[in-house]
Amino acid sequence: PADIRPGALRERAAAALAAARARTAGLTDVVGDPDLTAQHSPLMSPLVWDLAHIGNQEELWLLRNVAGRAFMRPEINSLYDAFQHPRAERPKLPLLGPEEARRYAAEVRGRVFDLLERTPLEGTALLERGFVFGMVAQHEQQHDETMLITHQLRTGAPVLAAPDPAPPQGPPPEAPEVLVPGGPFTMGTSAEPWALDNERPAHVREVAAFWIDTLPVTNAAYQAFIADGGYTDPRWWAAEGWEQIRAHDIGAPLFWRREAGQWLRRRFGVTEPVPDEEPVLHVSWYEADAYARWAGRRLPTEAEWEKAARHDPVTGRSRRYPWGDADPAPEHANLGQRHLRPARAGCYPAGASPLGVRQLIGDVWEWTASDFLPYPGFRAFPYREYSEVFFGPEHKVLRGGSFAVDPVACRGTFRNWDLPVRRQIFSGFRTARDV
Ligand code: AVJ
Ligand code: FE
Repeated sequence: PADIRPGALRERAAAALAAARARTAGLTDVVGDPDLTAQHSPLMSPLVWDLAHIGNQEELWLLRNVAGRAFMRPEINSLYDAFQHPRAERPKLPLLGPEEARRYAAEVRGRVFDLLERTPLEGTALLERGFVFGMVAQHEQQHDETMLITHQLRTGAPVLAAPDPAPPQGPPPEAPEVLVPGGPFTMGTSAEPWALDNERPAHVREVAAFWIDTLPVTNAAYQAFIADGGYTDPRWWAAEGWEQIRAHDIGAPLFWRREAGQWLRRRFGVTEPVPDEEPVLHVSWYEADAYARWAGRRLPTEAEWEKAARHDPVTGRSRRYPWGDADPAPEHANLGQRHLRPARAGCYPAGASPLGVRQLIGDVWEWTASDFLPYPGFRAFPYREYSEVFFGPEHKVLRGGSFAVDPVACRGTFRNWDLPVRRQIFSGFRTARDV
């Protein structure tokens, strides 16, 4: 379990902030100013917006709300308020230029490190166990994933590189699906020091027995759906999903194209054959839902996903992660942008859940059947705009984290959400069925 002594928490917060900034630099120093200020897709902000937004949120949440200081540049706050300007309009704003944005974020960070050294990490709700420092590190890491999505949407010569994941170590799983027994389990958390408001509080859920895929759905399996006419048969599709694929002439995951009888994909500027054994990536909730129906199955609910990931049937406890309570290590999961792709299905046997479900954490975000809703006893903290304003039927929950998620922003309880049409995100899925 996490070491929550104040000294350890202070070091953990400092390390998490430094790691996030190193990643931000790696994503923004590899391209020139034109690439930082350009809008690579109307779905995304210019990279230079993310950069200054990271600094601006850090200033708001730590320097103003914790330390009570006046804003360094109050006139820029509205530019970097995500609710005031939709992404498509951000390039037209009088944004800080790349050098100015870097300097601003660095200036905020210097003051935040001073604050971290002098502030007791207990006493007030915001500071308890260094929460706001941890939240700010997670916020920056989430924007790093967003910036990595922008890199994926960007066309032109590749600028990012990383080694490929190792092939599967050890034998493949024994069965393609796992039976999760019915009964209560503890969902969510009240103990995890840096868990965000939407993961709280821990509460008991009754979940009936169900079967779940041992591994995420692969490109090979998904190609069978395409080859069987999956995209041309309305039987498999929710009405809005069918409308979307017809209106936009969608017939494969985003970034795929068919050439000379073969599926190719573009991945961070490189075109390559679609690898059969990798989890499918860049599918919408509608595509995941349609595939599952075609396969005679369904998406797991969010509670089923979390039970498969955390429930230990021997002790009855919920674990922090599928493998136990230890923080993620490289042998457990493909996290942290160590690789620029998911690992093949069947990797990370050391990261399996007690019942043998694999790759729940890392590789690809997994769409669930569930709408993004508050848990019983939810309290917005520290601000309504983090989660509460997104609750409702328009957003679907994704679980588990992708290769682009840092361990600091990943837990068995972590909840992500997006619109069901989204496919530029690092999204895949696995399927389930009733017993
Ligand atoms: C949790 C990924 C949906 O990017 O919109 C970033 C995270 N919140 N800044 C998003 C977030 C505020 C959020 N997601
Ligand atoms: Fe943000």
